[in-house]
Amino acid sequence: MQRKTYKKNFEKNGYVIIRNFISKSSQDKLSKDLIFSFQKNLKLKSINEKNIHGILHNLERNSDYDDMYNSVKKFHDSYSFKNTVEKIVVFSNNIFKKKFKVINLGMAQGMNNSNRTSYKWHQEKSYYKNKKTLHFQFPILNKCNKKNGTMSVLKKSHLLGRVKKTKFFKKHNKSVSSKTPKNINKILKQFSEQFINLKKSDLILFHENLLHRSNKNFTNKVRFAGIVRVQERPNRVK
Ligand SMILES: O=C(O)CCC(=O)C(=O)O
Ligand SMILES: [Fe+2]
Repeated sequence: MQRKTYKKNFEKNGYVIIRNFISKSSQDKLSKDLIFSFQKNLKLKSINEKNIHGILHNLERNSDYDDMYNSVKKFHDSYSFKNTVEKIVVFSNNIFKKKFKVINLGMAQGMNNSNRTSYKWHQEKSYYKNKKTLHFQFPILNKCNKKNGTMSVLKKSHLLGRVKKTKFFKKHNKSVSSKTPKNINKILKQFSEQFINLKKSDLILFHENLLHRSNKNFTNKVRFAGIVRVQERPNRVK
């Protein structure tokens, strides 16, 4: 797809999937660095791509949330993650012909039998009210699909603009929170829900006003998706 087509589809639907954004060697390095971050932080050399899922589900059951969080933070400092972030900034600059800077890094971590890390319908705009932002996700370790709880979006819902009346949901202080529109039931009738299937080479770009949520993970593997948020640099006033 061409630069203009990405922009056009993004503006039309509120999101676009960029295929083949992450090369095979970057995918492998991202997976390795993720495992390495958990090995280091949990002081468990034996963690590998196979047993990580069981180990993390155990941590979740034991409410060992900080250990998981700190491992992910370590991963954000890894070379492969930083490199991907840099590529995303360059991509944003090229697509929109503007200058962007990183404002937040994250990780969607979807666990079986847990909705602690699962978001209800929300717009990123409600967290970044005074900024112009773009939002990205890409799979790490395994692809993201409906079975493992990939995010879904309400196609074209960015056309609503910022939905101001929201309700705050948070289960406990270690769970994620969502600012869900009060009239979500009405909105759900207006737009179609699309599940975001991402291969390991794919990247999704979505609009700050696009409504999206996490879904239930029915598999016994953790769903990992790297999150990058960038902000349009405001024009300098002389
Ligand atoms: O993938 C998910 O679980 C949802 C993540 C999300 O809300 C986001 O990337 O902004
Ligand atoms: Fe979100």
